[in-house]
Amino acid sequence: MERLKRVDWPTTLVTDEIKRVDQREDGFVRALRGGLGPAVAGAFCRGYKYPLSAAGAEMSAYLGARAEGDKAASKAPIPEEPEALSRHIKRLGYFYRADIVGISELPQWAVYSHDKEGNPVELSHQSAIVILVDQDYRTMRGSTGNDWISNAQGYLSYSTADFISCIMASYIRRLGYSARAHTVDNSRVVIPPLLLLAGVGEISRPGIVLNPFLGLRFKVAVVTTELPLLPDKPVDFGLQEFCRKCQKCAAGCPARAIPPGDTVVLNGYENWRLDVERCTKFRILNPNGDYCGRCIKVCPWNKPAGRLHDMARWMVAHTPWLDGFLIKMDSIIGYEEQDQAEKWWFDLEDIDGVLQPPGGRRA
Ligand code: B12
Ligand code: SF4
Ligand code: SF4
Repeated sequence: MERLKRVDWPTTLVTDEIKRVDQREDGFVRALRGGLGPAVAGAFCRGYKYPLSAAGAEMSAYLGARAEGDKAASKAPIPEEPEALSRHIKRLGYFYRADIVGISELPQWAVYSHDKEGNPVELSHQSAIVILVDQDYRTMRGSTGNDWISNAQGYLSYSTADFISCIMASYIRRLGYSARAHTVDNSRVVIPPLLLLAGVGEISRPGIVLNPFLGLRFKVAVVTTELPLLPDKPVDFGLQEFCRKCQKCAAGCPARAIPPGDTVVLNGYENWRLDVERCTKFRILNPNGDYCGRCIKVCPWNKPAGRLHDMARWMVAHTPWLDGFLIKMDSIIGYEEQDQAEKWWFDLEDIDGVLQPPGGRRA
């Protein structure tokens, strides 16, 4: 990450005219409130149908209830220089096994205007620490991206990042500075713009942030705080040109939710706009799996560490006229295929509280 090209502005347009979003507009909250139809609301309320996702979600719920707390009455005798504190906080994240940690400013437009219950949100912290955790490359090799392990992969990252964020926020409060963890179940911030500003990646065709080493294969927890920190700068590794030529996620999305066309500017920022209803419905109702991450799986940036892939990353940044060749090679080598030898999990479906083979008898 340290060797990536840092730039003063993100590679996609971000203006200061962005309006705050109400959390009740998020696809899952709309599904829960019946906005996507009774079948989707019913399936969503029944809970996760794969036991490992349900176990991960249980742990994240436990952690989400521990996101906030009061700060210590006095400040600890530590340096107050933002540079030293930023290094300290990032190393703390890596100490707890985060895959990537970045720091951004917290613009007010990235804070929800209202929470899921409709209460106005106030959050005056000036910094956001983003904590990324990989959804596991080997497991992704063994899966189709939208089968039974998909949601559990999400919760591997959620529960781990939530754990790190709760410890980090509690520690900062013990130093005498206010801090709040933002977990999967208890977040007051919209996360993709914070990732963009913290320079952990660029905006990609699915409308979320892609990291050059993890691709889209990660989840995030955030800590917001008043601790004086030094924000990282955005990055440019050639993704805008690459995503314009590559449409693998759009072609591979089982819900046809990812746009094959160009970016648009809406609400004061540029992005590819996902068809939110299609993705949300597919993930909740998926008849042959538990949720979906097929876009993560088919993306050419979904790769393990290695020299060959370092070379490809260098080529995207320095020889963009070869992007088409790299995209073709990715398909020829068959990276998006499922590798059955890597499949370690059992396919199971919870039907009315009884675990059964998927597609089995419904009570
Ligand atoms: C609800 C939700 C969904 C729903 C509905 C999305 C929606 N728009 O309502 C659905 C089911 C589609 C979904 C799917 C997935 N999600 Co989701 N999702 C969320 C969640 C919980 C809330 C997002 C939200 O508030 N949306 C409502 C409003 C804000 O939506 P919007 O106006 O359309 O804005 C979207 C983008 O334009 C962008 N955005 C918003 N403001 C701004 C401002 C700027 C300047 C920019 C550049 C972008 C940007 O963020 C929004 C993402 O939904 C976030 C967590 C979080 N707190 O951010 C995770 C989150 C966005 N999801 C994530 C992921 C990884 C996925 C999946 C890949 C699932 C998986 N298997 O892991 C898919 C990918 C689908 C896709 N192409 O986006 C990650 C993305 C990390 C990243 N790489 O950026 C997040 C941050 C979860 C996390 N904590 O890690 N998700
Ligand atoms: S998560 Fe699945 S349905 Fe949603 S955009 Fe990605 S591939 Fe499409
Ligand atoms: S599959 Fe291609 S277009 Fe989609 S995010 Fe990855 S690089 Fe971009």
